Amino acid sequence: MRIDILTVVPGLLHGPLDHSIVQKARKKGLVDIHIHNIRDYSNDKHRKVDDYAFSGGAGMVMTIEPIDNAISALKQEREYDEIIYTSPDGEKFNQKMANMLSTKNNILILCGHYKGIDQRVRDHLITREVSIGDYVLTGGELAAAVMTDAIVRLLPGAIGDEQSALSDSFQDNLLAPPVYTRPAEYKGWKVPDILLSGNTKLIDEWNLQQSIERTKKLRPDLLE
Ligand code: 6GU
Repeated sequence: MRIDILTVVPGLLHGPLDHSIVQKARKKGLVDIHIHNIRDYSNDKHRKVDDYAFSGGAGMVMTIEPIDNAISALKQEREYDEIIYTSPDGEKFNQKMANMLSTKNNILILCGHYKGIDQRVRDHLITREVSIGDYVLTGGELAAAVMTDAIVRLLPGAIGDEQSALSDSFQDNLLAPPVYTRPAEYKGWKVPDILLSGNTKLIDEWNLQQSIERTKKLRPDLLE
């Protein structure tokens, strides 16, 4: 799949997306991620991408032209399944949305600035608005990085053991069971005996039981 991200702060995305599992997925060719600076699409000689709001008040508003130029240029190269605008007003991002987006071919994410983007961009150029939670970030870049990370790790081959993305917390609306590794005892703190038994059937049952108990205790809303 391909993910294009439009931003005025590319550095905020290179940090999270140039490392670890996402970086490996890019190197393996599972995902092609392109980060574009909206300023590169400004026709202004100072590469301006914002202006005063007609409604007055403090704060600059991102102008429509550079964004439209950028989206139009990208759309000429390929068809996008989704053009997402990041905004706290948007539909809440969750595992289900990550799963859905991970099946797409081409996604474009426009990083927003709350209160700060010409409404006509939202009305005419995007297909959905997405929020990562009920709090306000300074810009949509970190939200775009969160979404991209959650999507990329679902791509077949992105994580070592393919089972593990499917057994994640939330995939079946259950939290993950606790995991342990060696040593079997540390400072008198013991790993549950059953995990040392070698009986995979019993261990599978124990894992499921633990998942259900943890979900009831920590996230009963997931079971409703
Ligand atoms: Cl997607 N953008 C911004 N600016 N703030 C957020 C958000 C997005 N999701 C939660 N807070």
